[in-house]
Amino acid sequence: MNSPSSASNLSRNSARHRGFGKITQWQQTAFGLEGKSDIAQFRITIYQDGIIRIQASRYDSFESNPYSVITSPDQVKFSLIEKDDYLHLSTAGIMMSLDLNSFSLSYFDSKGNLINTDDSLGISWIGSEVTSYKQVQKDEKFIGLGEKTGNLNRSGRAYTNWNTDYFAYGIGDDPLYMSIPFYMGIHDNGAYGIFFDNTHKTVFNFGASTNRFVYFSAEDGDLDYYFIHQPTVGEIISSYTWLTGRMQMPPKWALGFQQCRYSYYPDSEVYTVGQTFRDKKMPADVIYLDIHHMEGYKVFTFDGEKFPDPKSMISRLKEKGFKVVVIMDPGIKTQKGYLPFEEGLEKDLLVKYPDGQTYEGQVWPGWCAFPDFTKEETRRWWAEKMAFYTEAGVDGFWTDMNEPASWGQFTPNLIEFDYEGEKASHRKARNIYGMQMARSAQEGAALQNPNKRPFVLTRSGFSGIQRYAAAWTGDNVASEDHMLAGIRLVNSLGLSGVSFSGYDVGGFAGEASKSLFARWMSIGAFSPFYRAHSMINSNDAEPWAFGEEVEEISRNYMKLRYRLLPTIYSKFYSSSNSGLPLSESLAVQFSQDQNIYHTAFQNQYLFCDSFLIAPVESTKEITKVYLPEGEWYYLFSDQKHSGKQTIYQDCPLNYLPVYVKAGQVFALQSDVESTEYAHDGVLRIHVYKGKTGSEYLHYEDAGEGMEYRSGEFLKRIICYDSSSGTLKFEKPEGSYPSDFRKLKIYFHGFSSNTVKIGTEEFHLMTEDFAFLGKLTEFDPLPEQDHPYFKIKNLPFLELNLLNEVFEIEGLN
Ligand code: NBV
Repeated sequence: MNSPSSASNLSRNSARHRGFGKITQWQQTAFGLEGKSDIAQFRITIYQDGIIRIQASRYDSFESNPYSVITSPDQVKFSLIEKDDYLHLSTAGIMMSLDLNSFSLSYFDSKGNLINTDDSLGISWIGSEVTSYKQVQKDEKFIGLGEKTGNLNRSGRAYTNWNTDYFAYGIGDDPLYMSIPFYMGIHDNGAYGIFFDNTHKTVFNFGASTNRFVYFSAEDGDLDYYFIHQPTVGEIISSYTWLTGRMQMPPKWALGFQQCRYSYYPDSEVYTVGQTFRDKKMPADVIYLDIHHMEGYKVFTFDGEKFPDPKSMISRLKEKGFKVVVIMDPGIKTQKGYLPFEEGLEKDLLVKYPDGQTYEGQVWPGWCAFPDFTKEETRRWWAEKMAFYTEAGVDGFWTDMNEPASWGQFTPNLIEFDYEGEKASHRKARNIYGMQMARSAQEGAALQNPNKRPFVLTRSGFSGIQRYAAAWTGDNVASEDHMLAGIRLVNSLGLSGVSFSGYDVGGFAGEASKSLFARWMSIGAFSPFYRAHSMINSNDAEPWAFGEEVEEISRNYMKLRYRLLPTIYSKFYSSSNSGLPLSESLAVQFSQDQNIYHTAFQNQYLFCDSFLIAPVESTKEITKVYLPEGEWYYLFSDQKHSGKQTIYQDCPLNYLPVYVKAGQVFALQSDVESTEYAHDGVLRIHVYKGKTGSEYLHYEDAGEGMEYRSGEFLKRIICYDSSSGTLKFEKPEGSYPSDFRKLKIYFHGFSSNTVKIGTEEFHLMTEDFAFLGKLTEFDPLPEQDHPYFKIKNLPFLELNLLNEVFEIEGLN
């Protein structure tokens, strides 16, 4: 097809809005259709029954982002009918109509209900800026968009995607470090997702300063978006991650507690921190080396005085069950004789001005050049250089400052990036840079240790970042509001494909109060990524630095986290297959329940399917919790509440409001001090009586290494059927022998005294059970008693772990 447009069109009348105009020509293609108007061309591609890609361009050819979408269109059956100036395209999941007079699009579900429709302004350009205007449906909610501050429902606000280093950001500020131009709309007729696949600076306006429409726009590039419609929000997230990929299974140690500080040094201090965790019996797996481990902040160096022998320091820590994660900043000091710089220059791996001069910006080491991570050769070079760390025994990598950040924050837009050979300015490449650095770090970890699973933590990223790294929410502040805002950020990242994320527990900037730190430690135990971190020149912020009570509360939750690892690890496995989050906003399962969007309840989330976490400030003694549909057991006492109601919950510092969804099953192990250490071999299964049952997918593997990919895993469904009163252990799949030899099954909310397996009858035993340890009463006054919850006479059954299918009957 002849191109309708050329770049010269852009100069004509570019100060004014121009619509797409009448479609003058179109034709059906193998995957959809394409056509043009006098000023632009379009292409519509069906990727799956529920996923349609729309491209509209005024350039000679369509632009595309080579980094985010990793899937090609499936061969999908569809029909295309022209009728009364409209084209109607239908798949089994979506019906789309296209107005041939204006290129205005509407989407319907398979029953004909309207899901989404363009405003009559449709798609338009102002100069190179391209925008899609969409009507708002009645009471429509907007969720997602990744690492964005504000409410769960983004209605009424606008957001910019422009990766930004933002120290101590305010809880309403935007933009932050990472851009994920994917959101979902929810209204009475259902839900849909829109992924705007354009790496330029983009804006999403959900009704700020306008009541006519919502829109998304990009400074340049094409209007290129994927419209996703599925019956549920969860399936939309799965579709989005089908397009952009899912996280790889992390090493198990990365799910343990991680301790960071800007910065621990010298080596003796790093070692002492590790030893203190062990002395205090606080489980932990990871210690970080922040920028002071380097000589003059130069990447790929160790400070010879502070860290004269990193290898033996790391190996001593390993003996204690610790892994070391090292920070890598992209800036390379432009110092003569400094090898990374010399090599970067010589091999042409650095970001340059269009005239070929190296671009320099100031960061920690002083004036720096920036590796061009949008070039494969650079990524490979960086990956090879990482041998420097792995040879010293480093196990994980932390890519910071990769927005990329530099002092002054005004990177000149004309600097050039390779962009996989296409060449692009900073305008197009900035948002993708951090993700490509994380990718290079992941590739480096895999290259250096092919038999280990990479662990990369990144600050910056773009759609698809979940394939390469875990994310944390940057430089938060030690305040109650920030603690809650961080939960929303993590929940929103989860809605946007990034399952493995967390926040700096305790707050990076500022000083946490005792109670704030304790509460943050308890909430963090129910976050996918669990790490405490704090800023240079601030008070010590390790879990023992806030006095005995905070230490005990922290220990309680750290231990609970480790006991929960079988469940968390299993959920990581399912998330790596489904793309669904670990910290799941209630908007996933209860999207039509208006209460969950209420500001008082919007921070609540489901963790690993079973646990409803109701985060609350540490200063509150009582809080309101909204329990959605279903029945809910208060974790610590088994008190049962019916759903669809608001309850008042006491929330003394040691008891974070956590509820278990009735009908759920989860698994615990015994206390361990690191994922490296052995547990007692007993898998504790907890079943909660409910009106509906559930399936818990239990997953085990070696916790490290790649053998799981060739079948060395154990997968087993444990199914609680409430109507038949049975708990069935399905046949294990895979060749990994379980780490457990015995089962202890706890029955919550049941009245049975006996159960049956086959013809054999078992009498249930009982014990008083507590999820948390009792706090020491340092204060002798009786009225100072800390509450302590034990579930009295909890029935349980002990069994040898059987590999065959077996069923426990008689659960009433
Ligand atoms: O490397 C120092 C810090 C780091 O600790 C923090 O987590 C990053 O978000 N880094 C930012 C650079 C400067 C912070 C003021």
